[in-house]
Amino acid sequence: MLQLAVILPTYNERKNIALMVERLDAALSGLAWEAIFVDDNSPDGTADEARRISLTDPRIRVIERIGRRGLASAAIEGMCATAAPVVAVMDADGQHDPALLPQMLAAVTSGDWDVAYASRFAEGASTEAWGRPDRVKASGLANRLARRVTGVQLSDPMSGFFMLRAGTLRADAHRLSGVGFKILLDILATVDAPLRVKEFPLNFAARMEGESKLDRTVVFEFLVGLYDKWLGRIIPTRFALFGTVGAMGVGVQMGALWLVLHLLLGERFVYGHWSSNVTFNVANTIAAVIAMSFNFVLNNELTYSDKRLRGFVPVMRGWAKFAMTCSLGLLTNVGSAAALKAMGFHDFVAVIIGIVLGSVWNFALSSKFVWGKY
Ligand SMILES: Nc1nc2c(ncn2[C@@H]2O[C@H](COP(=O)(O)OP(=O)(O)OP(=O)(O)O)[C@@H](O)[C@H]2O)c(=O)[nH]1
Ligand SMILES: [Mg+2]
Repeated sequence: MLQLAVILPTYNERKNIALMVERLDAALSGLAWEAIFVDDNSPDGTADEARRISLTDPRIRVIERIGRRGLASAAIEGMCATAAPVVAVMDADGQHDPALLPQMLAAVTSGDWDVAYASRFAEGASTEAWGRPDRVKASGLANRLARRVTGVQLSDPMSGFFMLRAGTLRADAHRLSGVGFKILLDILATVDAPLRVKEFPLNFAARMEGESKLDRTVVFEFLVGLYDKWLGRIIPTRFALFGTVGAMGVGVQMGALWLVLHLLLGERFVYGHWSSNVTFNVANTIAAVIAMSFNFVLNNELTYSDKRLRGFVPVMRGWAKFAMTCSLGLLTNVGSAAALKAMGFHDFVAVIIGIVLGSVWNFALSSKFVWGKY
């Protein structure tokens, strides 16, 4: 009977798949296991490579996700896609040593522990072979911050190598945030029942082949994840991101307006003295388009990084749709402010409510029509 499923999220790991399977096979001999590669349609053909091995080794399975990215959500979907009573998650690049799996399994099946995880910072662990002292330092800092915010007291809550009973996970899977977060921390911070966690020291290795995907966005994703756990239930994370980008757009519009007026008027430009109405309106229109484009690019990179539009045509089409959405949002914004003012609200209150309603409108519409599938 199937005892263990090992979930390996992958993105561009083609060269590591065969070796990873070999190492799992060696480490788990005598156990009934399966491995699920959850691949986000990697351009290097990772999923094909896993399917090639799966043809002759049915213990190897593949989930290929189209149009989506994200380590945490890949791990969750993998863990929900198996009948195995115990599930593990680990990196597919060889940094996590599969030799720990049998001990972890023994701990979880003994009933004494709910979660087993491998820590880079436990007694007896090492990060020397990783060869990245900068990242070790950054991880240490992130760990301290994560412990503070979530109250999860582990030596390495950011570890991506852990195991637990599938039932524990499935009971709360719908409440996990699954965004840019180290998934173990997400689970421990979400599940109500206190989980008994067994720690295993890990010799964290350097990746076998290929490139790191997390370097560039790791800090941003980490902060987003913390926010999600902290305030995400009150103001949804994506809306908070969208709003922050929008607020930055206000600054951009101001700056662009100043610049455009300067360019249009040259010598005659005196700050605080707008020339004719026509010049002002032309300049402000240009500034608004610049700010809107800025917002579009930032939302595409950050707010919707998991659904990012790529390639010239999709990006231009997205930009045009975003422009349409925003002009409707502007009508909502100005219109509701006018209505509220007519009803006797204070100017300032009317404007603020107008901005909020306009943003909600922009957010709702653009998440559907610009970055959504419909
Ligand atoms: N499905 C999926 N897997 C991902 C994604 N991003 C990263 N991964 C996988 O998650 C694991 C960890 O990512 P890495 O790029 O190795 O991150 P890291 O271990 O912090 O960085 P390195 O130390 O440079 O390896 C690897 O198996 C990646 O292939 C993603 O968006 N989707
Ligand atoms: Mg790695």
